[in-house]
Amino acid sequence: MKTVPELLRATDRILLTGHENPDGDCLGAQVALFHLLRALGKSPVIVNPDPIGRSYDFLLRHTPFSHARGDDPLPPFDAVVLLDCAQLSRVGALGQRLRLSGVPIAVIDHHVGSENGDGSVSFVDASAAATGALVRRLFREFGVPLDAAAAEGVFLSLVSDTGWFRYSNADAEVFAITSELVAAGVDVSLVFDSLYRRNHPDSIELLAGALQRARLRLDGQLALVSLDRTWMDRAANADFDTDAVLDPLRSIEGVEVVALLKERFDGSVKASLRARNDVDVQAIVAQFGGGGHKKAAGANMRMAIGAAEAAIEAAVQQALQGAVPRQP
Ligand SMILES: [Mn+2]
Repeated sequence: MKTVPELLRATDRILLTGHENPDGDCLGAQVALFHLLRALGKSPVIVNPDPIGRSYDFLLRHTPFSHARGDDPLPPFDAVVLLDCAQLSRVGALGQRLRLSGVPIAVIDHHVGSENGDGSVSFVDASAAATGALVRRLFREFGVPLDAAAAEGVFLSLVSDTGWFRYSNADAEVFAITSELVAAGVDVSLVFDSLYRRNHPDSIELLAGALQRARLRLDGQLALVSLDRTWMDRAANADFDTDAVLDPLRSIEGVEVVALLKERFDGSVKASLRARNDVDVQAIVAQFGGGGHKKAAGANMRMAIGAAEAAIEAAVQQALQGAVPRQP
């Protein structure tokens, strides 16, 4: 089989999964694909390496999610679909088990370079705003109309990866699909309130604390925040989405790059970078083994948080000078 639709047609028991700590695009794309496969008479099951976050539990109205950690039993499956990433190494311990299962792996993704990932077949378009938009294309390919649940999934994908239609990846396809999704019954305010209006009371202090740690560097072109393990523990307890820190920093005139560094339990650092204009943050994080998109990318850095700050600052400075070598 050479294509993802061919594999989906030929297989019945299909396991859908995605990256660790699945975000709205990953989960929304899984919802949509789950309902497409159901409509095709297949037996899909969603198994992620982590449980879904509380703000996404509105999806449980229509779609069953499960997760597997350690040796948790897996349902039987004849194929795997990896959504919103292309490497089984990003699926945690579950990824290694899926690799060892020996079944065909399909990748549906919109990250740069994902056609060279772990998929035996791939449906990849790095110009697509969200993985959910690619699943929407699959509905067309199979001639299946979107039901309300699938529409909500695709909508969640689009709003998650376009910053609620504010980023430059919000293209004509996004707005055209969105019109169809709302016509198909998506409750826009229900999705918005579920995502952004169920914060824990501690989130006020957490946000204030994070913003107090913000520093402007490189003549105000880099806004950098480092969050240590103590802060991260409190954020985890309050189910605080650290992405909330990015927007206020991105709003400062003159800031070209926002860098959010989060210290992990093992002492390594998760770096998330966002670009305002022409800086290619995907090329920056590639120097540290990371990946993503031109305007939003991340990397796991195996160094202390102070060293990570210095390394990111140096790499951003180089990029601002146009000196970053382009990826082939
Ligand atoms: Mn995505």
